Amino acid sequence: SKKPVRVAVTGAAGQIGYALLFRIASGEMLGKDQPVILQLLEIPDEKAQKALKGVMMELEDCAFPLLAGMEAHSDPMTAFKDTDYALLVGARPRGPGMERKDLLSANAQIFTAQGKALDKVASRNVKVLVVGNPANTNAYIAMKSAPSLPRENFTAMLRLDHNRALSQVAAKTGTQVKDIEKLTVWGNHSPTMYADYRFATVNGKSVKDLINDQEWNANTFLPTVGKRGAAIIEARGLSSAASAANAAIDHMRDWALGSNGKWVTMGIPSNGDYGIPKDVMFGFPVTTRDGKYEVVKGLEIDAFSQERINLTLKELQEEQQGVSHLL
Ligand code: NAX
Repeated sequence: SKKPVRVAVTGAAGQIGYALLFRIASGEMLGKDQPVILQLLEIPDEKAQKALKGVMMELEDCAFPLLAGMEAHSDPMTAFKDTDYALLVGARPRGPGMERKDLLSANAQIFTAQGKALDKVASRNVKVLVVGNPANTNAYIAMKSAPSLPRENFTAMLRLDHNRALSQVAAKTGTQVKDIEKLTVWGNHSPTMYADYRFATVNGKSVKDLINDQEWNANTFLPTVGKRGAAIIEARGLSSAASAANAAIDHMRDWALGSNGKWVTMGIPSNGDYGIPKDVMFGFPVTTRDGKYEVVKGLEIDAFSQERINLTLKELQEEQQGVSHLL
């Protein structure tokens, strides 16, 4: 049987953590034959640590055959020791009266510290997914704080936006998500992201031709996907958690085990493709294989798309600039 791999999860006592850990331990992320050791990080706060113990008691009570070990941590330097995968979910939420720049700098501190810890103690092949918001910029900060790790090992979660877009397109075309391919989401995990179905097919037919309604694209589809997080909060009284955890599982599973030629969306440090400056943590269409991702190249960017891409890029560059003095 396979040797266990180490999976670190931060914010492990939070909402997304609660929807995520049980699925990792059951083998949905890395395969039903891959034992895992969970290295769970929470803030040192007594209540958070106690809640984490409670989650671990429940994990024990599931008696997962693949759960080979479990640890509670309050320091990233121990939580990330030798870790093969790191899901950075915990982040500072926006509090009352907090401005966007306060939010950015509070999170910059967290992700600088966590990036440095990964740099020092994680496996040299660690695959990092940042979920905690602002996810792209937090991933950028962690990457910049970990100069001895390959930059391509740092990614941000755009998969929830990707999955949201898939289900909207399926509903509009009266088809099934499983039959839709080649959809992507460009840019920032924020309402500026650009969900793009121009290349998408459903059972081999062009989604764009089936929909054939640019007004719907611009005025219904994009706002619906972009503001879906707010709509969930409005309906549920809490932010998306199970769907976010599901997207994190999808992202890591495809990265680790391959997408079999299918396009998926990952936030990755740009290599300059599509005019996105190097290192900007940007949502791109990728395919994955053997633990690596590759950007889908050569797609035509029309005027409308270019405008949307520029908008989300500008927002990301402003976020990046807002934290540059801390790096
Ligand atoms: P919760 O507030 O329920 O849980 C967050 C947990 O993280 C808390 O238990 C907190 O104690 C812990 N935490 C805070 N700072 C930490 C640190 N420095 N080290 C370790 N743990 C720390 O939030 P939840 O609903 O689970 O959401 C977590 C994050 O995901 C938020 O930043 C949220 O904005 C973000 N999201 C990102 C999404 C994406 O698509 N990228 C979608 C869902 C979600 O909104």
